[in-house]
Amino acid sequence: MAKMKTELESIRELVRACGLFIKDADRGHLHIDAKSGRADLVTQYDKQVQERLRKGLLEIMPDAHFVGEEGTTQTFSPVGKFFIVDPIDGTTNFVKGYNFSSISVALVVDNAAELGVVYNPYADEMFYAQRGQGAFCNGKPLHVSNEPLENGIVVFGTAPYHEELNEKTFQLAYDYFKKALDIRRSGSAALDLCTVAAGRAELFFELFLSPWDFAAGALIVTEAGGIVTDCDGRPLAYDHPCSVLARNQP
Ligand code: 2AM
Ligand code: CA
Repeated sequence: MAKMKTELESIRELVRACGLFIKDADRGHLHIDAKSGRADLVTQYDKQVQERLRKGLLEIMPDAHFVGEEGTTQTFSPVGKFFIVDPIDGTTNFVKGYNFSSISVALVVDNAAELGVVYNPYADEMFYAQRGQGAFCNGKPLHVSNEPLENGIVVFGTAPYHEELNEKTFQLAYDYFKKALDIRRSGSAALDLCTVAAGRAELFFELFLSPWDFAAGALIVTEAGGIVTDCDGRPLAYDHPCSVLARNQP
């Protein structure tokens, strides 16, 4: 008898299909809209992928609610089962053809992240974690690095749509630049978190992120042995944006 697919396997299959859709997108015909302001973009692909994920995820788990970045599906409650989804994390990269974007899907049950899936279709890397069961990339276990910050890479996001955070962001980046080997800025917070989980970088920070940017990646980091809080050391919240600090060691 054929083995029953787990929910996590079904979610990964759906996310992979959406990732390939993005990778093969007809980028010559993008409809690009600005949302709140500078570098806060949306295309028809963000909307189409979100709808495909919404339908597919609710088929896999009909008793769950859906929270997605696009449109009016952003209501979260600390009680109940919620998918928290970013159809394209790294939309500016997608628009520019920079080929570094991801699909991010988390399942949060009673305010605790249970599943996280982040897929980079350009590198064909499927990152995923289940609470208490470790983190993986393409089937291989992930572990944060053991290196101290002085031998480390720091990845960060610039929150370009929040001008009031620019100075603090670049001051922090400069401070880390002096302490670490070097810094990087990729454009996808979800993939930055996976980069820390995979031990390719030692620390990630961004001063303003929404739950769909970090919910899946944060679980992947903690399941890979890392630590994720906001920049003041508090646990992350799924009902409002916050800063995010992920690191390999305290
Ligand atoms: P996005 O590509 O899904 O919009 C880049 O610094 C990171 O910030 C990306 O993960 C990006 O996600 C996210 N981001 C973009 N606009 C944002 C906004 N208005 N609020 C919070 N995060 C945002
Ligand atoms: Ca997005």
